[in-house]
Amino acid sequence: MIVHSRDPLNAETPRSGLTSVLTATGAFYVRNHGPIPGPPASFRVGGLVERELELTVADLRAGFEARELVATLQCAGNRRAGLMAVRDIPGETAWGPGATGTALWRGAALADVLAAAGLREEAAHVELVGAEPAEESGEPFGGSIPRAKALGGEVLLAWEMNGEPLTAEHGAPLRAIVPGYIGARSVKWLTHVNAFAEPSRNHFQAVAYRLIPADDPDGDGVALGAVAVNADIIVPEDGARVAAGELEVLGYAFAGDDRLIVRVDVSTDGGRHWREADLLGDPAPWAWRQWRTVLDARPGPLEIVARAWDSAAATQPEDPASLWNPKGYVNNSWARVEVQVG
Ligand SMILES: Nc1nc2c(c(=O)[nH]1)N[C@H]1C(S)=C(S)[C@@H](COP(=O)(O)O)O[C@H]1N2
Ligand SMILES: [Mo]
Repeated sequence: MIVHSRDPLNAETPRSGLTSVLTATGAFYVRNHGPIPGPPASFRVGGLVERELELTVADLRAGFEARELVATLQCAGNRRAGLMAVRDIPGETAWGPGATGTALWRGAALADVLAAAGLREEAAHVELVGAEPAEESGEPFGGSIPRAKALGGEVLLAWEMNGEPLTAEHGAPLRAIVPGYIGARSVKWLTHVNAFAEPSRNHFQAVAYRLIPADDPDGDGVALGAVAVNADIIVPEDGARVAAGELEVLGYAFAGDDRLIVRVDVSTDGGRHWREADLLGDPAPWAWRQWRTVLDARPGPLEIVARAWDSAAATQPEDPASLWNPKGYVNNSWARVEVQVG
């Protein structure tokens, strides 16, 4: 792991861990806003519901259908280093391409738990809250998702990751998994599910994880939800020296919410001409797609760029400068590496 800070623990997956569909649990990025808390014994469901509930993981296993899903988590700060190269972002972590990963999750559908509690008509947002006091707010970490997302069967209250009980750093004993949304909504060490008429007032919904205009740093911005289509090049590494001849290029691409990756393009002339990369594995909503192509590399400096397209015909913007924002979120500009051939 590439450790960015130890207290709280923040670490990203090295490139070698980003080329397979499933990310090994021990190599999966860790993003914490506070200390890892002791495991909460139960969680409560409250707010705009007919019946308040208090449930343990054993209650979830016994009383609800277990669902399994391969889903990618991607921190809104993934690839922030590319924005920091444009203009510094003090106080934020310079994440490379490894603040993302994909696992097989097992848990109960949030929709089923909300049905058991009787979600009221006025409940337009569902708040998820964790156990630990966050550094930035002194309050437990939390956030909310809109009602329609909360009722989509893909949102899990998960107790297993890659076939094993959740580990402490990934939220044991129970966490939310909100596929296709910024990682921050996948709240770990879950203690509360609250139904509200309005979005959560939690710091990480109301203040942080908002897209603030570059020229209005004191503005409110908008709360981040579904992530934007993104991709990065994992092999070769930026700055590498590679042999002339056949050069394998590998990367990942991820489309937000329920969209699919439909194409990945690679260029060696700065985006004037593009070739299509091969998409590996099978298409599946909620999970990233690995891709591969082979270039004929001639001796000398070589810049490789890549961009993905999603099923809504959205693609990635060329320039990180056009995306720069005061908190450094959602850098989905073209992937770029420069290598020396020969
Ligand atoms: N309780 C709690 N949940 C949390 C966080 C946190 O700091 N506290 N970090 C969030 C963020 S910003 C991300 S990107 C994901 C990361 O999940 P992981 O550490 O399992 O990769 O967890 C989210 N859930
Ligand atoms: Mo995050």
